[in-house]
Amino acid sequence: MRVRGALAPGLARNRAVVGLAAETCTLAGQRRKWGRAMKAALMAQRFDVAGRLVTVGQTGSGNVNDTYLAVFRTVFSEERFILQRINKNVFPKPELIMANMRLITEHAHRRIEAEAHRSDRIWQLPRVIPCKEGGDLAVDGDGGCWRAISLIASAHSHEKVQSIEHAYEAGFVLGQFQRVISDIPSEHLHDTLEGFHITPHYLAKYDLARDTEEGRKRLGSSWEAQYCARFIEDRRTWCRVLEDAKARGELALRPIHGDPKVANIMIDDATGKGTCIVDLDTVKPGLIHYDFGDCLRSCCNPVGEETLDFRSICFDADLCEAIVKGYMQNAREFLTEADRRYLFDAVRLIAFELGLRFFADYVAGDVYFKTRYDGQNLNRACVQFKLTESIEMRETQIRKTLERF
Ligand code: GN1
Ligand code: MG
Repeated sequence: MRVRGALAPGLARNRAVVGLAAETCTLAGQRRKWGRAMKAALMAQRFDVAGRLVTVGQTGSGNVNDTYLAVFRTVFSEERFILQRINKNVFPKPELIMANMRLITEHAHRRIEAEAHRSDRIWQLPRVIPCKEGGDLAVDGDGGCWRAISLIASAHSHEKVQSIEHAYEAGFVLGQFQRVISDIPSEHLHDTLEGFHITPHYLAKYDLARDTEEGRKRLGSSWEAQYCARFIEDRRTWCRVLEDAKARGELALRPIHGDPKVANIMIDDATGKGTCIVDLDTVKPGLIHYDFGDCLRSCCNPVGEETLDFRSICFDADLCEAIVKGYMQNAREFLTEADRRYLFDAVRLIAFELGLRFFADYVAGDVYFKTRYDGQNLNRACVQFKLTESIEMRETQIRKTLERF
């Protein structure tokens, strides 16, 4: 077996070539990485894919699950697919995620096929690859849950929006996805992540986290933490806006994607057009506003979620216009008057909410989002709050754009 890095004795019998990143600088770290990669190689072989394993290596930039690209070959073909270890800390019932994923993908595949003759492109959506032994989840010796999904080939996603055209495509793809799943009754989907995008729920978690010794220490530790704490206090009452509208019956639950950030929008290498949205873990009943707000907070921030240059953060109104234009091509069909009334709040709220989620996690000691360095969740929170400020400053302009389409 060939590896990039030192050889782990005793593991050399597996024929897979396991890719390791350069960060494996200590022997213990190297062994841990090796262990994970070897486990991924073993788990990849539990799924119903033709051929023999060639490589498995980490891919993607997700903040929650571990994602690998597996390559299998037969004597005449090659199949590449996405292998993921589901983070059970975040998703305690992986079998419900897989049930939702099956329902959604099979429904969407049927609709995409039926509409193919009048479509301007070939729409795609990954399929769930079953295990050889049956079912959609393979469980490893430590109780870890793994799943496999087909790779959308000849297409790429980006961490940041690249152009106005890219922004338009992101909006178009989200609208198309919401449209093709809009006829699934939302009660047919499981609630896989309770409290997801319920802003008051995150506020309550934050309140609990800051009421501990560690929480108080972290809150007082820097001007950034104090800025975040103040930012939240100033928006405490307002942040119920969507949940209150839902409780009054103005807004209804529908099937949503849950995480339509720019990194989850696949762009066709051949045409430059959007071809699908990936990362279907969070597909569940929700408000379409969560998706709309999330897409805009992600796509209208050209410097991205991980920047450390807070002064450069600005909500780009031109990108916003392009996304709304693309989104409305499809969403016009299913949006109600009441839905439209809350679109601006959704943009402001989901940026704020993500900042609150990152900050609450920082205060709680980084227990939810994966981090690569100390203080990363605090920095991420500052980015989202700066973005929220920028959205608030541009309220009139954004509202005008929303009215125009
Ligand atoms: C998480 O794991 P990933 O990167 O797909 C998070 C989203 C956030 C996103 C921010 C289940 O998504 O809600 O918007 O990070 N997913 C979950 O990058 O919490
Ligand atoms: Mg996700």
